[in-house]
Amino acid sequence: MITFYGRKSSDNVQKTLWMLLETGQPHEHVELGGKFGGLEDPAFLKLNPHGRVPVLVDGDVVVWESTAIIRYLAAAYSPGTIWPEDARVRAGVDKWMDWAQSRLYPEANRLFWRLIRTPEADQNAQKIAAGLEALNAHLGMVDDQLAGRAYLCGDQLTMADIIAGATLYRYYEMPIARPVLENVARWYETLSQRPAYRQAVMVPFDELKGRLAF
Ligand SMILES: N[C@@H](CCC(=O)N[C@@H](CS)C(=O)NCC(=O)O)C(=O)O
Repeated sequence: MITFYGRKSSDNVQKTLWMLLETGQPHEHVELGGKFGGLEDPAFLKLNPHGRVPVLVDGDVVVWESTAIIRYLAAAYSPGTIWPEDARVRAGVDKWMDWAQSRLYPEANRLFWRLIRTPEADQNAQKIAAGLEALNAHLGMVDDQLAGRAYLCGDQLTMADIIAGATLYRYYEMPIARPVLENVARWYETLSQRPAYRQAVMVPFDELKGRLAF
């Protein structure tokens, strides 16, 4: 039985939980972190010495770091689809996955902190505008990649969609100017049809507004 730790309001938890739900594996979800606390408990620190969520425990396997969890779940429970077994195909997925985690997600996350988590009185309009421009430029590349494809790397959901697609709910819910990105909009619509995406990612973020604490 899998035990999954992490508060539903965390974006790193959301993408990981989305992956877990896609596998259909039975699991127990324990909300930790943020208003739930518990990250400094000795028992939790034994699982993840960094005191961060998400963490996944599957029997004697303990995994932390959201991308490591996604790779583990994809390899263990979705071989051939979300985890392509052909190394050449997987390399194509891996590069978009790692780019999404190292470039797209940080830009989306930075904008979210500047615009949503920072109290209005402390917001910096110039930094918000610069961040939005950078994020829109990244999404422009995603739009190009999605031309003629249902998903980022072809006609099936892969790990790359999980990491990159998890940024879209907040992107479309934030009060920002969005350029016309037809392929990204179509892809978001496709992802929104997936029950796992709706449950894990499309989570209102009101409780995070103006809140810098965690
Ligand atoms: N690089 C780590 C980041 C983990 C992380 O910073 N998690 C945040 C939530 S997004 C956390 O545990 N924050 C403390 C809290 O929620 O109380 C990952 O991808 O899993």
